[in-house]
Amino acid sequence: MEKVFSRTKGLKDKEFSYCGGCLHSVVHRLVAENLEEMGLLSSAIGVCPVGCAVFMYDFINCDMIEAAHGRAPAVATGVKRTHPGNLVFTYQGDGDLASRGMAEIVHAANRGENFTVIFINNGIYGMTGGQMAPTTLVGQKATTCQAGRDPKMHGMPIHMAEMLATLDLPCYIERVSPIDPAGVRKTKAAIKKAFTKQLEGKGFSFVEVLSNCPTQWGMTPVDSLTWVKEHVMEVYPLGVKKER
Ligand SMILES: Cc1ncc(C[n+]2csc(CCOP(=O)(O)OP(=O)(O)O)c2C)c(N)n1
Ligand code: SF4
Repeated sequence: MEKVFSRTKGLKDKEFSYCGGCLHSVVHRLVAENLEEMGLLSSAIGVCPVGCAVFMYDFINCDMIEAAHGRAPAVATGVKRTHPGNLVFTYQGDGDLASRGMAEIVHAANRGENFTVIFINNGIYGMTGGQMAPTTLVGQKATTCQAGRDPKMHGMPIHMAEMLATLDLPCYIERVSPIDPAGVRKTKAAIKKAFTKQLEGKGFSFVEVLSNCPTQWGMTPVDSLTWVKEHVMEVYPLGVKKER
């Protein structure tokens, strides 16, 4: 019988620590497959976030370094500038990137640093118990806004992809979502394109992934994917926001 799928060498032989149905696992696999298929496993350097993906170095089979909360773009800047021949990427949640790390990401993008950011937007702080994130939808409940996000009190959801696309130097910014097979293929292709542009020396690349958090959203995995499709995508439209 023809073998049509096998585990990528980009993943270590270690069980994920993520909750069942969490898309962090899927995005890890897509990063790992791209690294393997592009022959980058021995030269890539990833920067782990603070958040549920803090242990990403246990799963991805390339060199990885840990950054303090929100500081992954600063760490990646140093790593890339001292290792310009290596592929460098950060992997960050919305609490990490768009809250604590907002200044870091804006300035790294504005400097056009030649690394890739994979931004996991699940609208909540997953690891710490479901607090509101800058990306939480209006009306969406979290432990720190139990009646739902109220714009008068908490402001509006932040559109990171669109905001960074206003800057001059980023070379590629796209929003994707692996909630179905077509979305998985598009997410993998977007990560590959970002890595390719970095290898071509074109500058800062950013892939925003609309993800889920069934545990802190209080939903089944299937319902959480439907929520992304019916509510999250309306607020955060998919597509390329900048490319040059
Ligand atoms: C300096 C510092 N402040 C606060 C924390 C607590 N903390 C850990 S993870 C996290 C938020 C993670 O949320 P997100 O980035 O959305 O990732 P997710 O867990 O949803 O994947 C916070 C505030 C910390 N670890 N370090
Ligand atoms: S808490 Fe949420 S983001 Fe974290 S692993 Fe579980 S489902 Fe995924």
